[in-house]
Order: sequence, then structure tokens, then C-alpha cells
Amino acid sequence: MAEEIITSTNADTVTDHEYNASEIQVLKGLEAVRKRPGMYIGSTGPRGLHHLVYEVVDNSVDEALAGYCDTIKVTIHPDNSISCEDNGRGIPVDKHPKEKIPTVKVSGGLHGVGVSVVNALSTKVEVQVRRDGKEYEIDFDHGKTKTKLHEIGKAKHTGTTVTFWPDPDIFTETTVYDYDTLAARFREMAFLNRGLKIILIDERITDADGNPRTEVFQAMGGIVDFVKFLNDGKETLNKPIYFEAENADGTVEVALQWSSSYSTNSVMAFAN
Ligand code: 0RA
Repeated sequence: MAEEIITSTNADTVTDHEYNASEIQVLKGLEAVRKRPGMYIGSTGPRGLHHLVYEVVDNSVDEALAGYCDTIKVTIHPDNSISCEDNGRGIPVDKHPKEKIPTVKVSGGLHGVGVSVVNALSTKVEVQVRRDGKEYEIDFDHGKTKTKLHEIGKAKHTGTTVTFWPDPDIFTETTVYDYDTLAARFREMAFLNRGLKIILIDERITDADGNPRTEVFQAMGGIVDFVKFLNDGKETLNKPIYFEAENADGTVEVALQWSSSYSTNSVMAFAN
């Protein structure tokens, strides 16, 4: 009987890929994040776990601030994976001019933009992009490209969907998302981004008809609505005073309302 001669390992058939200089930078970045996750997300406890969601949603908020997106849908799936879907332009699918790899891959990597940290701290990340009438997908496994960007179908609208599965080897305390923590954050984000609609869906909790728990956060009055919300149930002395000012450095918005309660006097400041 002839001996089987093994001429190569299957390593390169698994990846079928050689890394170029910019991809090597991405891999080094991944390693750094996984080695010291706390340096990048503050903690590997529940706070860090929830921080992953904010990182992903912030990218969609940026697309909204740029004026191209007005709705963001965040879904908590039954396995505690999270999807964030927006109706923005969709991350460009062409080759990044500097990095010579798809921009969506640069965004998933460690180039300051996108879901790089989330990618490094997730067992799996899937990104779907809808633009130019087509839907594309790219998949990552522990931050490494698993399936390169490919067309998966047609698209009537534009946008981006990012789904991630937090790595239980990183988030050793818990990988279970708290609905109220996410709801409070999105309520605040909706107040701070006037008109932006943020939909939170929790598929872990369904009603008698099987519909998942859903809440919509949208404040057409922006921070004026925020002040009204904060003073809800209190005796107020004036309608909220509102003004905004803009110069070369940026824009400020201010809303003020006095109430008769002194113990809960509060000043809140947010910076973008
Ligand atoms: C880079 C360039 C453009 C859009 C985006 C990134 C983008 C990123 C994310 C992340 C989540 N949602 C997003 N939506 C858009 C501009 C695209 C163009 O010029 O058409």
C-alpha cells in the first residue's frame, strides 16, 4: 500500500490568502486589543460589554450627523448577539485608495474608524452593506476576515448592518445584555440628535402574539425635549430656554429650565 505523502499543511487552504502590509497592521492591532481589552473599552465586565454596542451604534450616528441616515435599528438577538442596522449610504465596497483592500475591511480593521475594537473582542462579526442596488457581506472570526466581501443579492435601499457576537473568553463575567441599560443610552442619544429615530428590539422577550419587545426613541424637539423629560412631574417655572451658537470650532446647543426642586438641581454636558 502506498504511503500518503503530505506535501503541505492545510493552513493556506483554510485562509487561501496572504496578508499584505496594511492587513498585517490590522492583525497587530487585533492582537493588542485582545491582549489588553480594558485599555480599549474600559472593562471586560458588563460596562465593557455594553460599550461594544455604543461603538457600533456611534458609527451609524456619525452617518446620521453627516446627513445621510435618519433611522437606526438595534436588535438584541436571543443568543445575545447584537445587530445595528442603519439607512445611511452603506460603507463603500470599492478598494480603499490607500490600503488597497475594501474600505469595509479597513473599517473592520484598526484604522481608527469602524468596528475594529468590537471585531477584535467578538467571536464573529457580520457586515452587510446595501448600495448601488446590491447587497454585500463580509464576515470576520475573532477579528480576522473569514469570508471576503461578496455580493449576496439585490437591494432596494442603501444602508449598513453590523452584527456581532461578544467573545465569552473576553467577557468572562457575562455576555448577557441588559435592556434597560441600552434603552437609557438610546433615549439619551435620541434627545441629543434631534429627529434621529433609534429603534430598540429585544428578541429575547416576546408578547403573547410572539412580537419582540420594541421601543422607539425619537425627539423632534432635541435637547428641549430632554429638559422636559428630566423635569417630568416637577413644578417648573419657565418654558425651556433654548439657544444655539456656531463658530469655526463647532456648534453648541443649550436648553435651560428652572424647577422648584433644589435637591435635584442638575447640569448635564455632552460633547461630540
Ligand atoms: C466611509 C465613507 C462613507 C460612508 C461610511 C464610511 C459609512 C460608515 C458606516 C458605519 C456604519 N454605517 C455607516 N454608513 C456609512 C461615504 C460613502 C459614500 O461616499 O458614498
